[in-house]
Amino acid sequence: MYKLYNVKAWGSLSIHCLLEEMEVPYTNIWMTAEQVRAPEFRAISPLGQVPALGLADGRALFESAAIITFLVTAHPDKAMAPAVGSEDFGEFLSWLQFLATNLYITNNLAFPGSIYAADAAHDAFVAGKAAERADSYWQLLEDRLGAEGPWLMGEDYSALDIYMFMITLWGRPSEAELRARFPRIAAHAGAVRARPKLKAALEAHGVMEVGGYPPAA
Ligand SMILES: N[C@@H](CCC(=O)N[C@@H](CS)C(=O)NCC(=O)O)C(=O)O
Repeated sequence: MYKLYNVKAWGSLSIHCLLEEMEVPYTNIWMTAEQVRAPEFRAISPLGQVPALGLADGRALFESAAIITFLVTAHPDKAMAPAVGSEDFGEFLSWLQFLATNLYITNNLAFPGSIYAADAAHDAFVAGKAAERADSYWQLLEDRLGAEGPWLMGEDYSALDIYMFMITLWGRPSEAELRARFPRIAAHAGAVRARPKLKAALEAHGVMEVGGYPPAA
């Protein structure tokens, strides 16, 4: 059985929701920020980050895009991605990488006190530039939903929708303001939030309502 290393409202939320949506058995391991930052956790996740997904043989996967690709291809019957090898799957992978390597990182660089920050002045400069760039990425996604929606892969709900929804929770300067600027993304996020199978996980992460991030300590 899989083991999910999970922190409330952090990046493991996407994998938690994906596992719930797929109804795949797993053990959930709630962690604190201190436990994630402890040196021992690097044996599981080399950069000391969540998500990490423990496998039955004792190894663990890290990097959210890799975990998502693994889960959707290991469980094709759950239909959370287009068929492996199809052109649609290629497009799915492109948007997954875009979300993971461009949007996720740039959006989170815009957090004051980001884990990537060097010093306060540098942090403020980087945060401003990152927020601007993240907005241009959100605009791309807004346009895609307009052209191809209602989901990121058109008529087919997929793991991409859960993943993008997670990043909206961390919208800058706030989730509510992000939603006000991008109405299609807001409607899309509302539709993901309303998925019945995600309710328990979203409640556990404290993000059933807009503005749930950051969770109360
Ligand atoms: N590229 C990684 C990024 C994961 C990441 O940034 N995780 C953050 C939480 S959202 C984390 O674990 N940070 C550790 C810390 O704040 O010490 C992925 O996509 O999985």
